Amino acid sequence: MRIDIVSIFPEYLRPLELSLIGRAAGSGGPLQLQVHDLRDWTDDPHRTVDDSPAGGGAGMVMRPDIWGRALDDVLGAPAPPTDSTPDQPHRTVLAIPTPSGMPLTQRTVEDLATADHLVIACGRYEGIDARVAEHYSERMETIEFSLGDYVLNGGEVAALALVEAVARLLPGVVGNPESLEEESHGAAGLLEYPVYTRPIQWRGHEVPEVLLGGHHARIARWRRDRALERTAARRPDLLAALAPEQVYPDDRGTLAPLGWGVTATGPVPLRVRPARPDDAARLSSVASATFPLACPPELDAEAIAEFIAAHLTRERFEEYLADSERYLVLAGEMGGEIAGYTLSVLPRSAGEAPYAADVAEVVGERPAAELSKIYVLPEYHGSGLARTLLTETLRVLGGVRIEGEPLAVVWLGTNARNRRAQKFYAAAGFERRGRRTFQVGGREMNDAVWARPPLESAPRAVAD
Ligand code: JEK
Repeated sequence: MRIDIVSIFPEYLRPLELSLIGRAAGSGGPLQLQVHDLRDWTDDPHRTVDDSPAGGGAGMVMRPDIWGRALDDVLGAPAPPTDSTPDQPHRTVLAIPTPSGMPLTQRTVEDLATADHLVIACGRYEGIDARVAEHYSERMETIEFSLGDYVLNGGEVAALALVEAVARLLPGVVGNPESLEEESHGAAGLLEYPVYTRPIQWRGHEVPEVLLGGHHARIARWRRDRALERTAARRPDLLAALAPEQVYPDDRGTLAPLGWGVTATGPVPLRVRPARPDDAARLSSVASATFPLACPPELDAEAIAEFIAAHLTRERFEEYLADSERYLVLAGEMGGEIAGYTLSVLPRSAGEAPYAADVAEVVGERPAAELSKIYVLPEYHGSGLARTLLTETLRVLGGVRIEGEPLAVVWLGTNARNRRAQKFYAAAGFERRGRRTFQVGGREMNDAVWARPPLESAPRAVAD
């Protein structure tokens, strides 16, 4: 590959003579690199390259006539005698650094690394007369690119960055070809995990123990988790852009506490918050869409519809939300929309027993709250939302005081044959206490009763 750089500060590009790139640019290397002084194409004794901006304003603008002569010459220079064929013709690209360019990405760098000839036009002052980019973009492949959203004094630093990024991809430049291989097979779309070396102890900081154990699966999981954490904290845009197939099932447990759920479209922000009175309509529709799935199969559609019409109405939710002494409702949002909720029933007095006698028998601790509903829309099953809703509910319940006393226990009943639910509550630290029976649509149902203490948390208001 041949790279030509045009600048009024050719000395600024001296670093390119150093190290890997300089070696690659040596005789016989894969890179032919030449730096040119723009002033060589001036036609006045002062070697003037700039003029005042049309329309007024501060600073100076680089003249198109000088740039035109320089670029015509440099672009016409012969590129290395590569084997260009009819289907792989010789490819020349003009790259112009500018604060208003498209951000340079590895994707673009990889593409540019396949060109035969790269010409980089480094502006200074307020930049290059816009007709230069316009003219060349009509005749050849031209990219206007930026290094990032901050202002430099000229294009030279961007040229250095581009050359280094492109050159290390050329065969014969990187000393270790394995490192490129690993790069493209790394965790696509995520920031990198942190890396360590000896000494194992340094200024009170240790190399994480998991990395010293030699357990490859654990190390891979740990690195993946750190990459997910970093990306969530530093580049949420990258996380949001991940395709669903770039997220693995085991990632969900890591992402949920970081505030991300995984849907059919990929990761979306996940948030659990106290429900507000104006959430009643949406909570009612979430409940109505979810309830049928929580029913045992022998329950007929009519009985289900009857139950929904009687108990899952907007009016009923308005009542729940108006009575925060009795009910705790937490809304689970996915990508800003309520996709699930929990409804907990608080005791009115510290000694109040669960309303069902068979539950009161197996759940003896007081005060006792019932986690009555944990509903997640079917399209968000497996997203991590239910788990986060449950954890957050247990945390909020941990701050509840009944006549000054913290809750001793949270209990719930779940369909005794729903294996998924049983596993879910067991994994969340619930203990199976026994059974109870209850009525739905005039039929007797069998529930398993589960209980556990709430999570410890400071006393807090349950609604805001
Ligand atoms: C090429 C000249 C300097 C400085 C005026 C007003 C807001 C600035 C041009 N990531 C990058 N940042 N900066 C550059 C870059 C800067 C350049 C040139 C690249 C040629 N300058 C300059 C101020 C202004 N603007 C509105 C932005 C213009 C760059 C890259 N790549």
